[in-house]
Amino acid sequence: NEEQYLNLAQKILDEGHEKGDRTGTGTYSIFGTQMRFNLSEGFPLLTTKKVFFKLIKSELLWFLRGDNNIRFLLQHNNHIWDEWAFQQWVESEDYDGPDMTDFGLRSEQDSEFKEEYLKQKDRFVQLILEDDDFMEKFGYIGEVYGKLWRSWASVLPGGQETDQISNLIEQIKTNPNSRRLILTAWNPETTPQAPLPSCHVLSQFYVADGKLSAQLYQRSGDFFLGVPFNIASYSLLIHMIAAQTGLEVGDFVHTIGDTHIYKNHVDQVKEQLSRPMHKLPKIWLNPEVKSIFDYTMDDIKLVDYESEPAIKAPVAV
Ligand code: THF
Repeated sequence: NEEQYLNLAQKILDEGHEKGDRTGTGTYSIFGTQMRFNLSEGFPLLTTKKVFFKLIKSELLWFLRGDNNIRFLLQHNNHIWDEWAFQQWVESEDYDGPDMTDFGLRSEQDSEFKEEYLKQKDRFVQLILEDDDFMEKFGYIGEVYGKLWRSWASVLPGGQETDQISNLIEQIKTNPNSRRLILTAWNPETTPQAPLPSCHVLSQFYVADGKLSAQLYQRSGDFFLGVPFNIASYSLLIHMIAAQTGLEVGDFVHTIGDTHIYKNHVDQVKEQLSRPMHKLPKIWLNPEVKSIFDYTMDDIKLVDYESEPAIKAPVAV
């Protein structure tokens, strides 16, 4: 299972096109890749580096709440979405601090700037947590995941919002042979304006032999930092939906469009490729939970996770 991830990482290093990108960091990239994880063989959280499952859990619970405001993440000490909300604040009229243009790149190159950036970001985080008006104004990350999963706006006169997750679970229960078990996170009218338009654009669920599988189409995959999170996040979602529909888990098929390694992650990837793999962990879900929307952090546990140490890398903004 994990081998597929490592082989694909090696392939990107060997064959990737050198390609510029929005963030100015530069990448090695290949287009159109696929991995397949058999979830009955273990939970595919990478073991060649430590991946922080808590962050994956709170991000998925946040999507399932239909929540697009980062306050919930911050309350769980999860900072993986900070940069995109922060960006909207520093580009607004309300921002009164020092210039933060290109803060992602500049903080990598200039340690004095980095100190100032971290100071402003701390101030931002405190304001989101403590000031309701500020949170309402600057905590949102636009029309992506949570909002689109749970309350897709109607285009029909007098129409109602669509809760894709509830519909999906209902369809899996009543019509498991359906070939329309689709969850979409790309609204062409609104999503392109989000600070970071959804990366996992569409997924399809599939039931056969009492097992639930899913395939994700991801338009863009940051192979070192993001993809390990995405694999675990969708695998966890399959486990949760399977538990709520009385199914076993099948495969997670991960299809990625622009599959890239940022140039400033290459040394980290090489380090990871030199390490041994461990046995995959397992997942425990509290069997008392009767709705997918009722899971809390304590109802989801990672069991027997053994891994090599974490590897730090800068996130491209
Ligand atoms: N932007 C970029 N450049 N890459 C991404 O993977 C990405 N995401 C989400 C939104 N924008 C993205 C956020 N997902 C980390 C992991 C997942 C992210 C963002 C950041 C990250 O930095 N992980 C560190 C640990 C971080 C911590 O401890 O706070 C790691 O070592 O894994 C694609 O979904």
